[in-house]
Amino acid sequence: MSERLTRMCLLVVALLGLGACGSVPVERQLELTVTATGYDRPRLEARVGEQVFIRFRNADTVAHNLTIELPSGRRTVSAEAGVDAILAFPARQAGTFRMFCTVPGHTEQGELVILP
Ligand SMILES: [Cu+2]
Repeated sequence: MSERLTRMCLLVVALLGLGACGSVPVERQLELTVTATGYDRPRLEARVGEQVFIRFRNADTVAHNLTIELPSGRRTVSAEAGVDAILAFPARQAGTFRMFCTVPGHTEQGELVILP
C-alpha cells in the first residue's frame, strides 16, 4: 500500500471515530438506595451532555420515590418496597438540583450535581 493511501485510510478512521463520539451520548450509570433512614448517599454527580441512568433501589418495607427538580421540569420515579426502578434523563444544564421523596411525611433528600 502506498504511503499516501495509508495516510488517507488513517484520516478516514479518525473522522469516523470522531463522528461516533459526537452522535452517541455518554451514559452515566448511577445508583441510589433508599432505606428507612433515607437515601444512602447525599450527592450524585453527572456531566452536561451525558445520558443519566439512576438505578433507584428501594431496600425499605414501604414505597418511596426519587424526585429531581431539573430546569426542564420535575422528573420522578416510584418504587414499591424491595423493587428497583430506573430514572433516565439527559443532563442538559449544569447546576445543583434537589433530590427528594414526595411521599407525605417522608424526609429523604440529597442533591444531583451536574458539572459543566
Ligand atoms: Cu420516601
